[in-house]
Amino acid sequence: MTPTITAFERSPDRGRGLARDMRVRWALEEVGQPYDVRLVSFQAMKEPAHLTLHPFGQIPTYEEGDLALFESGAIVLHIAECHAGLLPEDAHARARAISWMFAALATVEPPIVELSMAALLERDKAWYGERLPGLRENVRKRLGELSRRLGDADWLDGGFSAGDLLMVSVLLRLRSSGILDEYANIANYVARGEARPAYRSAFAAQLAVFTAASKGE
Ligand code: GTB
Repeated sequence: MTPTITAFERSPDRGRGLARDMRVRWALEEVGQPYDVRLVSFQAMKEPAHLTLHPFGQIPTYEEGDLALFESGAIVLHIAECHAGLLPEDAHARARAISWMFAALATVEPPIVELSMAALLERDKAWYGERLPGLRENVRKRLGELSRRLGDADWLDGGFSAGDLLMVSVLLRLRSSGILDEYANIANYVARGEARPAYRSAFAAQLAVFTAASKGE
């Protein structure tokens, strides 16, 4: 059965692949699973039909037969568990890859989101200049730790896994900050993720949505 995911009708990231449908698209492309996309407006996300699928009125969601999921991490895990290619067969290696999925979402993503939300929403506030260095330091702390662990490896724990898919997705949101470039091995790691054919297909698909929406303006 072809799953259906939801994505922004008009993404505020202007097709840069930073909205969280991108990681779900990428996972589906990695495992070769075709999918449909239902585009939703900000208004539709808060209406009862969408709230039945997503209690917080957000994207992405995932529907497959009578299964409905929300939370990008849970969706990627479901895809990885149902198809070969994103989680190792060995039980311990699989558990470690899942640890990296949680690390990406629960440990690395929060300071990155805090920094990007401040840049988006607080830039004109009096306190922004004072708050910014602390926010950037919080991100650097995690990137320093991640950089030490990654060393000169291609991926976080052996072959590419759903842990790398989520970690690269999370790190990409830092690109405009310049901080990624302070850690050469992490910048190269992110570039390796972006170079994967599945990433490129997913990126092109979400960009096509934004381009079509812009033409209709
Ligand atoms: N924890 C949830 C998950 O991982 O699925 C978070 C989902 C989430 O934050 N969804 C956002 C959303 O639906 C879209 S991705 N927001 C609408 C709302 O809450 O009303 C977040 C996002 C938005 C914009 C950019 N950007 O412009 O760069 C990047 C990321």
